Amino acid sequence: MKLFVYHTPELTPADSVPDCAIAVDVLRATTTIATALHAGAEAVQVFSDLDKLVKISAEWPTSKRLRAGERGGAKVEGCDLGNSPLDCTPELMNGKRLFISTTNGTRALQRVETASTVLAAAIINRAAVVEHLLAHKPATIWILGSGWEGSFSLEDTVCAGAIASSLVDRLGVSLGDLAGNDEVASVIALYLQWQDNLLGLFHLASHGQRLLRLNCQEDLKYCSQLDLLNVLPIQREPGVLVKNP
Ligand code: 3SL
Repeated sequence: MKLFVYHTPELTPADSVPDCAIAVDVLRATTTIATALHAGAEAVQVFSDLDKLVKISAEWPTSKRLRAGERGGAKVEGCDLGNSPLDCTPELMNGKRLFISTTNGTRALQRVETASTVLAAAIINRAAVVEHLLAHKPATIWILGSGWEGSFSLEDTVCAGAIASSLVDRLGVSLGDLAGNDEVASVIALYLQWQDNLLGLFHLASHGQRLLRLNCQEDLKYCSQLDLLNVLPIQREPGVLVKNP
């Protein structure tokens, strides 16, 4: 296994995809996707384009769909939900398809949708992602941060580090054996420095601060809980994620 980390979709090589691509948007798209599937959503379908979301979801029975839209951290008018994982309760999600469009996270998933395996990772489901990698041992793995409008984000980077650090430990290999690019060593260093205070790091992060200004303190707390849920969102068809059985 060779692991490559990219901080944003823009930094990935243009002409290839890996055997396994892992999209990360800890604050908050991949945390929301994992939570929705854990709460019983039938699937989560992602869109970078809101008009397309509205058009495709209109073909779905109203009782079986939920529309979630976020721009700039806030809920998009006309959608049922914004992008808070705390809204993804079993009562609301059970049996529904969640159609979702967010500023950065859904774009990251779309960048790698042609890879043979596509996973969505967050801090809350880190262990489930690692277990999948250990069981399937894909030859090339990308961890792809969503960042914020093309720039680096601390929260996605530390999640990449949490996955990479656990892989090194569990495989019993050296960092040099696993790392496909220099970013891998740097994400592990960030994780080792902040592993006991992930919430503190999220408060420092620029997007964490944006969410705090929108009164999303509880979202940050929720998103910082390592290995909270045993759920693995995996792409079944381009743009459609389901819970790995
Ligand atoms: O950028 C994204 O995709 C979102 O996750 C941002 S937010 O956390 O909903 O503001």
